[in-house]
Amino acid sequence: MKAKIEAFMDEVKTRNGHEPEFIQAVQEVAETVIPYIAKHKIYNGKNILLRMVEPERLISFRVAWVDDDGEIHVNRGYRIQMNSAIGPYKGGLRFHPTVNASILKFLAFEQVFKNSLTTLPMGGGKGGSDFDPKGKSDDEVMRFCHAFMLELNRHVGPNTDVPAGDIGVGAREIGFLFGMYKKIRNEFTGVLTGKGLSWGGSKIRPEATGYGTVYFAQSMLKTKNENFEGKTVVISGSGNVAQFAAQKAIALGAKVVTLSDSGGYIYDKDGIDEDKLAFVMDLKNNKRGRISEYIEHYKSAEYHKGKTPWEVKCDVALPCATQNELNAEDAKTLLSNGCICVAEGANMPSTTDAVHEFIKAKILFAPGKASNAGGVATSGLEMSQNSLRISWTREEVDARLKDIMEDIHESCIEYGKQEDGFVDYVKGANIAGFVKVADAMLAQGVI
Ligand code: NDP
Ligand code: 2IT
Repeated sequence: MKAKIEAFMDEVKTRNGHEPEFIQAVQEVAETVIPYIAKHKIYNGKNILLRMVEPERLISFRVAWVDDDGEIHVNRGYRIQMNSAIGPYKGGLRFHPTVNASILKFLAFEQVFKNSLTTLPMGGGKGGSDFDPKGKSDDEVMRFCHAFMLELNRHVGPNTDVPAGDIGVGAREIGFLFGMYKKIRNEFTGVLTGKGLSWGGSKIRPEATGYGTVYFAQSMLKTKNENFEGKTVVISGSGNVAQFAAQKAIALGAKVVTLSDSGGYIYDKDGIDEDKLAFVMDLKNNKRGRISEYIEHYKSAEYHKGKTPWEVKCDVALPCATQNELNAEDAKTLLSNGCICVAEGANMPSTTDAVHEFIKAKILFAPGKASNAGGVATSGLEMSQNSLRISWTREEVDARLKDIMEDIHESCIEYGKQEDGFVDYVKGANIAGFVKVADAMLAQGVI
């Protein structure tokens, strides 16, 4: 089996040698799915996984825009349309200076499995740009988003490809992108999700990824007769996912003690309560400030510049910032400090070696494609509401989100439970996600 996986990965590396993040994401899937394929004859000899690692379409384009001083800038825009076997391409847009084809391909690949897990009919895609919204004026961001959509509009549509937010793309950017799409196409449709509530957005979509991550962790803890009440929780990031993961964890009685950004992390030994979190939300979402400013307002808190929060003792860790932000050393520290549950709010925040540490220790570990699927699932609910031209209540969407997260948890158990009772959520998520897409691909023939 090891040789089979290696031979497959050699082929992937030959074609994508310069794309480390993409290779990392494929490796994780190959390790769990290739043994499954070997045991199930219908997938034998079909080269399904090899077909799944090749994007159906990879679009790269120039985005030229003018800053407030009249200077012209050129960024690179992308949309990776990875797999449409079970529905229109669906996945976020990331605006961050580190964006490149490798990062977007890893995200698009993960998205295929994640979207399959949600039980909703969505294929997988991802896009974005190396544009950095940090330090740009609202007008500059608007001009960039308009220029980006000037090209992207010809590749997307409510039944073709439906982008949403990700790092650096929130409500502001979705508004500018939607405005330009509507102007060019002269149609008001659900081409994007994460829209404002007064123009087609779904209630709970802003909260969904963070809430869903906590709901998933809740289901995991329940298997051990545990819950969030009184637990110490360490969270990385301070953006959309981190904020709402913190909000839900606090509401469930947990003590959240850290948040971070790319500058470092804050540790508040007294716990970040709802008022303190409201301060962080205003700081990050409206003032677009830095997390270090927290300690100017809350004097008992500490700021650890250039560090990640994994050195803080906790029961539950929720990595909610970015890929590869938690390495094997961090994993060992978390384990030796007694951490019993890690649920990824971000995409691939744990390195491969860190994942191996968690699985070896048999703690509750959920990969992002399972635990952060609540965001895209609620995007799917936004698409349904747009198609039906109705709007569900907060309670209705939240109840559906909870059900979906429970379903995903069940699927992980179905495919990931070992003989000794340990649930390998990585294996469970990968196989459950694979089966639905692979079956659809088999039904549709070689295309
Ligand atoms: P935001 O842009 O709202 O926030 C990102 C946060 O992560 C910020 O605090 C940012 O800090 C931090 N961050 C970004 N890059 C780095 C880095 N290189 N090192 C350390 N910290 C970093 O994005 P989201 O909250 O939406 O996304 C966070 C993660 O969740 C991503 O992995 C994303 O793919 C994933 N995700 C998002 C979903 C969504 O619905 N939004 C759905 C599912 C997954 P700084 O301000 O300093 O850059
Ligand atoms: O990684 C993700 O799942 C997202 N950024 C959300 C995608 C979406 O279409 O809502």
